[in-house]
Amino acid sequence: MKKYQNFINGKWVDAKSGQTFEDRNPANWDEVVGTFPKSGKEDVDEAVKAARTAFEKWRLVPAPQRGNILKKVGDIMTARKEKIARTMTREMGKVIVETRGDVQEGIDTAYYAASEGRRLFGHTVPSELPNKFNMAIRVPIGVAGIITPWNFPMAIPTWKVFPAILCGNTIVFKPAHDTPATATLLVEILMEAGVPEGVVNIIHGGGADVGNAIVDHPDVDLISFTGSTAVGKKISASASQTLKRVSLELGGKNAQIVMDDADLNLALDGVLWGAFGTTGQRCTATSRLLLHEKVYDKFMSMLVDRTQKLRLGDGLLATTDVGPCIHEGQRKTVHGYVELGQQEGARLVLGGSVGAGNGLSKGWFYQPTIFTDVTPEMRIAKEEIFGPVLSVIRVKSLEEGITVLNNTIYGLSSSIYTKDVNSAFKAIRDVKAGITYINAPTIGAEAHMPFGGVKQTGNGHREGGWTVYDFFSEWKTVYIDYSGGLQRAQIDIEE
Ligand code: UN1
Repeated sequence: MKKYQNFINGKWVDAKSGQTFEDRNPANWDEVVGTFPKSGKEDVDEAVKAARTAFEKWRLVPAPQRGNILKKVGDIMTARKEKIARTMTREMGKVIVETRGDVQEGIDTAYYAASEGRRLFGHTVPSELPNKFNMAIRVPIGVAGIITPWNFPMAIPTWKVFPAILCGNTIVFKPAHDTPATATLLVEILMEAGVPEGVVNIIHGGGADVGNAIVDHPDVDLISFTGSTAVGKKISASASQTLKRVSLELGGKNAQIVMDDADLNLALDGVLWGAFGTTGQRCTATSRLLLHEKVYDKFMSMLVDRTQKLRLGDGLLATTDVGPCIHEGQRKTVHGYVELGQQEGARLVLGGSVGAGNGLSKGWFYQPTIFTDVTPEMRIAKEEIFGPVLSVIRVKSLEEGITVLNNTIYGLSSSIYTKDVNSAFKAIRDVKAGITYINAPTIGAEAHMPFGGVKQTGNGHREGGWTVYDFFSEWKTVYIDYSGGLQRAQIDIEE
């Protein structure tokens, strides 16, 4: 069994307490992927100190050179794609095709960040006074705390780590307690590619011990967090004590509308992938299907038929369509929602219990589950479940579909299947979500596009693409007066 360590100031070290925790395979809980340091505040303090010291040098490295290192990171990730994907499936459970995609998203993010080193555009703007030059440039901020979830163990860390360091910040990275091995592979690659000591530090452990210590630390300047809305609210409150800049990517309750003019086979492929891909454990997962009454019966029978054929199992097997839930607690949460749905009066038409059978007895499997007769006010229609559970709601029109879609505190992803361009554009205008797909499922964000949501899905920032660079850099406004005299803005202006 492999023993892993923290990485602080260029050295692999144990937690100061000497304590460890185990990382187990959710498809086979007898299999231990490795042991990891159970860290605490004293380890975070050390990492922040290292990051602060390293910042003074790293901020002076030209951004294109920082980008060259990220280009190498992308190259090494490409060479190791299969190894990383297999490790990820072992510790996280999703099927190997998906973990390969997760690594690819990281590679795409690396190459984007590498090229951004030669952009990081600022603005030059004419001054209102003669012989004076105005510009706004991006400058590094300082030490970033990066706290990431287990559902995208490589992609989401890269969304944060790469732009953070490209902009000249240094980081203290706390990966999810459930997927620390993949995160360690990422740090190894960063070091191999030439990131200097102290720029990237990784501290393993739980949110209460490590996450809170990072958020509360007075010498951490910014926090980037992806996870639940409940934890995001706590982080926002704690971080306000030191007025840190905080980016939150939180929950979702995403819906797919299927109109009566939709290509039903296409919509079917979309909802299966959106609802049951990653075992429903995506913040972008399709959790609600808003089905037009005119195609309701036909589509439901197609959907139940195809869902029944999905095969649960170990994600490393080519025969598996749906892997396990991440751990016992998550499976219990999912089952709790299934019981709640029945109490609320929804009709359970498929699934609703743990996965049993060959090869499933030692994993946290849950059957793909479908509820019909769901009404918009039920809790299963409004709350994030984060599992393979789809709630189907019957709608009479586009307007009703959009109203129901918007009836949640979240606003991350959304989808509509229709052949009518007018319906598509009305949905683009009226759906309250950060992402809207037309004739495509709610999942499938690309690395070079803004990613994030409205309402309680976040606090207004965007990851991905060019937008994330606004979070990880500070604007500095510069005025250069070469007139040789005092020129007073607003006052010495000729009328
Ligand atoms: C998440 O759901 O937590 O669009 C991130 C997608 C992925 C990223 C999802 N590319 O589903």
